[in-house]
Amino acid sequence: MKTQASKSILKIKNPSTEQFLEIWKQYQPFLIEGVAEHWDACHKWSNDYLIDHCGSKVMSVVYFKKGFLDNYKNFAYDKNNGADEKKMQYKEYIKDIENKISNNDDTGCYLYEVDFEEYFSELIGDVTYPKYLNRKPWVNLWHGFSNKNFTSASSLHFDRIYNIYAQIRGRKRFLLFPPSNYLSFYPPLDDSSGMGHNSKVNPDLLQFELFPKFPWQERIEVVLQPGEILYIPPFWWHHVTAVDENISLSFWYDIKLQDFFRQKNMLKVFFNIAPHYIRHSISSEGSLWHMMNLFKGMIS
Ligand SMILES: O=C(O)CCC(=O)C(=O)O
Repeated sequence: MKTQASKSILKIKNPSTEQFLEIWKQYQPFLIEGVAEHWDACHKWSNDYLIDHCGSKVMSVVYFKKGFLDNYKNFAYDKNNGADEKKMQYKEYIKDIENKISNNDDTGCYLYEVDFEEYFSELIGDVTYPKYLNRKPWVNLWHGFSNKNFTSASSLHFDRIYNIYAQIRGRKRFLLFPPSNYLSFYPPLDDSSGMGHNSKVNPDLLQFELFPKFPWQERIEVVLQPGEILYIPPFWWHHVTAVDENISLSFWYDIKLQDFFRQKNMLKVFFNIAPHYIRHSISSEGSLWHMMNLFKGMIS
């Protein structure tokens, strides 16, 4: 069996804002310990507590056909390819995943990217928003699981924001890749899906022959434990899988124009990506929307 070695990640304990910004300038991901572990969320958010406080909220959940996430072509939760969004109460979702965990069901689902302030307003007091970046975040909650036959996952992609990602319960595994050469990540620029921030590569499948230019050897693997925070810089590629039933909160912050001059290499990375977005946007409406998003926030 082919395996893949991994680089290690910098860890820092309870940094001051100055210490955070000093590392942030390096434009590298890093792990923060000793912060989120003190939030009430990390101690209180059992399924019973969540059902008591937010169980009747109705939200969208993605359901997958068997094997959906194993196919490298399913780089996004594509409805046409066997992923389906269902609306349901949070308590129904929790009961459903509890059953899927105990039955080792091979069809799965994922409550992903749910607006925390809108759907979980009762729980805001259980969390202390990180203040390292002097701007308002938008916060999303992710609740997924893993059993013997299914693992909720987010395929390899990058975002155009800073991500301060807090693990509240259970564990999540991240594979991170530095944004060196955009095209070596095989973004799906050959269709009109506007998914230019996604990669066709599933880094777990190690398809070296199919994706020869992919920077396999650059991979950084992190298994995020409850109470840990992972900082992911903009445009860094990440692939995320559940290790067990788990809940996370992502705090996303806009990039400002001046940041490009304060962080090592970020401008270079941007100029490596932007021409492909621009060229693709001429032929794709979706991509035009994504390109506008690429610039969103920078000028405010
Ligand atoms: O937790 C996940 O499944 C994905 C998280 C992610 O990609 C993000 O916050 O940007």
